[in-house]
Amino acid sequence: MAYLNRTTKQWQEIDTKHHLHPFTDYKSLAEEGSIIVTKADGVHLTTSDDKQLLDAMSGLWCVNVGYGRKNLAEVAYKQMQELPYYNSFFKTATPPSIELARELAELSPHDLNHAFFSSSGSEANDTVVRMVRRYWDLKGKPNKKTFISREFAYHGSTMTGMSLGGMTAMHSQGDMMPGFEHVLPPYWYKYGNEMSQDDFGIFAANKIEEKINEIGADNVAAFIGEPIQGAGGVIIPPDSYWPRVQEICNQYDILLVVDEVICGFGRTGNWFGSDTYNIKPDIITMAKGITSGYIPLSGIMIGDRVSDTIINEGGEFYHGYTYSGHPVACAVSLENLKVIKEENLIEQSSQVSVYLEQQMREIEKHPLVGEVRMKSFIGAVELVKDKEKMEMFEDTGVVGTICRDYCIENGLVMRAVRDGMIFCPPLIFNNSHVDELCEKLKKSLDQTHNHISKS
Ligand code: PXG
Repeated sequence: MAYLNRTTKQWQEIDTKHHLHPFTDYKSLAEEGSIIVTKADGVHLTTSDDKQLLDAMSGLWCVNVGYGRKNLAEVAYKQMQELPYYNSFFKTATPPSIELARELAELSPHDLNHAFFSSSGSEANDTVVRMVRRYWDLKGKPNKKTFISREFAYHGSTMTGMSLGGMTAMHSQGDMMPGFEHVLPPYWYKYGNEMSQDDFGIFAANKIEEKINEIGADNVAAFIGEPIQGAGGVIIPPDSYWPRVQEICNQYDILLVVDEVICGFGRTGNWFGSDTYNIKPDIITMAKGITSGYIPLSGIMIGDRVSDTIINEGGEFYHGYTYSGHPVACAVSLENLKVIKEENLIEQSSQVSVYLEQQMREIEKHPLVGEVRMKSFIGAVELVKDKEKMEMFEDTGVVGTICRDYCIENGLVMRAVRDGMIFCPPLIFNNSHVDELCEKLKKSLDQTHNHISKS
């Protein structure tokens, strides 16, 4: 390919001149230039300068089976030759989309028996809002429109995703849509550390009940939550949280939507975060790990309560995307699920996570680290101003960014959310990858500590 001959500098110049990246401060990127990633294999990335980076983030929380899986590429190639595209709009379907719907019905929890496909997590959450509101219309309760979500929730970046999400910085650009409310997240370290974890879990869940009472249950369509809030900083709820949320949703007849975009497909030690927390959702959202990021695909799984109504009482559902059930994406997804199963990646990663946790408990002793929280292969190392007093930095995000930059310098990709250093490694991480991660992280923490002690 001709473009492979360019130098890093040339790529950076063209990138700055023509390419607007997502979630980016363009002026500062222009000053620094992008890191150009050219190749990847297993759990390592290679840059255009031939630097090797350990990817402890699975790309953007998605490359669950690791890089370089030839079988996934071969399946895509074969499907493209056989049938590169056909839609499922006008009473048509393709074998991969049908097979994938069946497979997902088997893997997903509770009575989630129907799939509706799309291409990104944001689109899938758009489908959630449209379908849930349609459901309540058909039930003769058209006022049940409002979605309750949490602060720091991330549900995508379209108008709907942004409004569902609880990121105030996003709300400040482009105006949130009406019909979306946000309550306290179950973020014990930041908001609840004067209570026991379990008391705080109930306290945070009860905020949903308070919100329902404030706006009236007759106006509330659903509560939506990630089992563990990912982009919000890996907020791991106390064990008391989800059972109470489930109870509240049942009591007030509010649908429970679980966004499994990050937690799905093995991330928390089970197929879905709903399994880990024993949640019985009415709908789940899926993306990312559904194809391990090899090709865009997303969807929602719908429980019988909602699907029975939509199917039997609704007539035509006026919703869908050109690429709903794309045959190439569905074929890749099926192969990806096969890899997860055949290589026992969920069991294997749960076992490796025991070693990862041991090593992380060592990292937790570092003077800059307030706590390490984790569940199987997702976690956060919270950097704080005062470890003893559990005091966070006032100038949020500065220290996290410094540490993230040292990590890159040391050959490690971690994501900084505020001052939390996130890890979300591919499920193929083994003990020696854990050692590499912890060694590089420890070095970066020492450098960060020196850096801020001097300034
Ligand atoms: N739900 C959740 C829980 C997500 O994490 C989406 C929905 C939206 O998916 P799409 O495919 O539309 O991006 C996500 C996406 C970050 C980051 O900075 C996280 C995501 C996307 C981009 C950046 O951590 N998660």
